[in-house]
Amino acid sequence: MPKTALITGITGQDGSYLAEFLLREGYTVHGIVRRSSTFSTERLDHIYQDPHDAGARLFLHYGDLLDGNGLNQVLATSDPDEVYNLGAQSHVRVSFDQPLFTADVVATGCLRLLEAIRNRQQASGKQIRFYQAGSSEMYGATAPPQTEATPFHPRSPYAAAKVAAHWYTVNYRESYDMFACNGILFNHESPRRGETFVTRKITRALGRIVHGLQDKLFLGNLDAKRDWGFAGDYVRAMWLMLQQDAPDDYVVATGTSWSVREFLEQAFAVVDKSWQDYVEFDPRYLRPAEVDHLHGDSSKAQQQLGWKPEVDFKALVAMMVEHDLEMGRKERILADAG
Ligand code: NDP
Ligand code: GDR
Repeated sequence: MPKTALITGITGQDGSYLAEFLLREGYTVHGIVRRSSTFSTERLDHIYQDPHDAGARLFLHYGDLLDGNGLNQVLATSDPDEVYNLGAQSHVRVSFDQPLFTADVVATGCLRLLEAIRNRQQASGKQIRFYQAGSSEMYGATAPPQTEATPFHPRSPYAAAKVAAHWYTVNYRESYDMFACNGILFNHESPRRGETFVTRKITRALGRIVHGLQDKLFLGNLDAKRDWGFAGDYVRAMWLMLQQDAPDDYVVATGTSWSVREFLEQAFAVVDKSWQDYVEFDPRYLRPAEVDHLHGDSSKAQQQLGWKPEVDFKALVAMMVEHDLEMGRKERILADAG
């Protein structure tokens, strides 16, 4: 029987890759979209299907993780076999400016969704498998390499909220026998990455620099190290977790780590430029508490899920630079045309 999935955060980077992946696997995909005065579905344009068309398998519903009643309704309408909770205020720096909002969406939002799923399962008698988008930020100050057994030490309101969501998910698994999994995903990037995360901020600026649209790039801490993978690889791991016989928690990472400075070097080398000629320091991009070094050990996911990353760091940087050079080229044409 073809399966049905419901995705929160479908308009985000991961939501768009996951929707694409699940459609390819034959799923019917429902997604929750926040109402806003402008369209937020740009990352889904290439897979959009008119719901009036016979055979349409992608359906979008207005909803919000802040609205428990709405979640109940979307669950009843979509009747999913699997729910992927990717919705979040996902920017670590912004979570220091909006800690209460971040906690409400990320922590209590997960709890609202778990409650809605529990109620739906009771009413329908049908099992719903649940994926929670956990983060390497939960490890925060704990020394690398980080595994499923590494203690959490969150360093931001975002990370603390993700820790709460992680334990809500474990608690619902243990209390109600729910098929609920935590993916503990390390940073993953792509040409669809939000433009204020450091990797995309760099490649986007580089594309504009090459086409004469910008001559400076302001950044914060260049010493932080991250385990950067490709988002397209990581959504496959989310799906694999929900296909197992029993629910569990898994680290998903490449097992390599690089500093922000090394990302800059790699990106600017693609166009044979020196980043030192363009990058300036701006303290506004520093965080009240920084996470210095994340480096994941995904042995468990590799052994039990048969998952491994296919795109390495160098290929990831090149992919993002190529994409943003093309964006810069198009922007230049528009600027020249007035
Ligand atoms: P994005 O920021 O690109 O996407 C976040 C999504 O959440 C968007 O669709 C956004 O909608 C939606 N959203 C925000 N607030 C709400 C709300 N109140 N109710 C419902 N939806 C909401 O994040 P990513 O795709 O990069 O990440 C996906 C998930 O994985 C997030 O939970 C993130 O915290 C987590 N994660 C990400 C990692 C990464 O490296 N990318 C690593 C580890 C975890 P809108 O478009 O309207 O803003
Ligand atoms: P992160 O990603 O905080 O790891 O969270 P981000 O790209 O924002 O920062 C990575 C590192 O770069 C340093 N940095 C800057 N960061 C930003 N955004 N802007 C800058 O100008 C800048 N200069 C230096 C940061 O200090 C940091 O050390 C991401 C998000 O996707 C989370 O949702 C996810 O959970 C984690 O990855 C895993």
